[in-house]
Amino acid sequence: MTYETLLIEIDGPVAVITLNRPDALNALNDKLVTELTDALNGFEKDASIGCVVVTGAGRAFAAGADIKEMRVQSYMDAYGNDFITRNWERASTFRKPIIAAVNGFALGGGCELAMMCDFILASDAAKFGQPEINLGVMPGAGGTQRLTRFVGKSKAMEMCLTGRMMDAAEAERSGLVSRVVPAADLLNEAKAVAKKIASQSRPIAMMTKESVNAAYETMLRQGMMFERRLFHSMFATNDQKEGMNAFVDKRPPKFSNS
Ligand code: DAK
Repeated sequence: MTYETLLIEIDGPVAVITLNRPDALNALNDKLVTELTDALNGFEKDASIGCVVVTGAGRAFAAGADIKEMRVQSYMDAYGNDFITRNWERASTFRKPIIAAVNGFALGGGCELAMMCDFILASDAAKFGQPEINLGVMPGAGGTQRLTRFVGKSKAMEMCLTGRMMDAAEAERSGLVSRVVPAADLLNEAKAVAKKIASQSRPIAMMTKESVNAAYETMLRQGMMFERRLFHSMFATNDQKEGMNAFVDKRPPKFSNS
């Protein structure tokens, strides 16, 4: 796959997608999000890929939607062309595990894209924020909803109303990111975590992510029911037999993804 705005690296079962408009701090223009959607569609179908890492080139993950492209849009441009909804949210429906490795600014739509991934690993130079209010708009790709679920109402409200940025340490304290690592180690660490995930049974990893995501979309009782149904169904897989037999035989499991 060759793209204008993305770099793609395949490392065994791990695909690394680098958002690559560093001169514009990887601002998310229509071309980039369309290419990102295309890349994710390809990796979802590609049986050799078990986990995807999304990161950014240079000093940003992504500094938001491309303001220069967006500023001239009318209501009918935005509504008529289904701006955002049409091609922005693929990361949130991607069925395989997907990790955001946030290396620098993750602002506006950049923070929203990171939050669409399954979890965020941050470098110690990362900065998160929803500064849209400074532009006379508000977050429009999930910021008011997902950030609130991650960090709670008080902090999300303060960030959305003031546009203040959060550093990596605060983001970890608040539950927005799973871990902070030194900037120089971020990509290697993200790849190592992705490889570990990709070495598990693919269908079991996919069901596990579905179940964790259900916690954000259902009431507790329905979520528990969903988890229970998926858990029971895992006993129909070869990988459940293999995983448990391997434990008893004191050997590493060899999953067949079936
Ligand atoms: N868009 C376009 N270009 C950007 C950009 C952006 N979001 N962010 C940075 N750039 C460009 C700068 O214009 C500059 O380009 P040149 O001037 O060199 O051509 C280059 O990247 C380097 O940026 P700076 O010179 O500003 O670098 P600094 O280190 O001084 O500052 C910064 C870094 C990240 C603090 C600053 O660049 C900044 O504040 N950037 C904007 C951050 C921001 O406001 N992000 C939110 C964008 S709005 C919607 C749904 C969703 C959205 C909107 C509508 N609907 C459903 C309708 C989403 C909106 C957003 O994400």
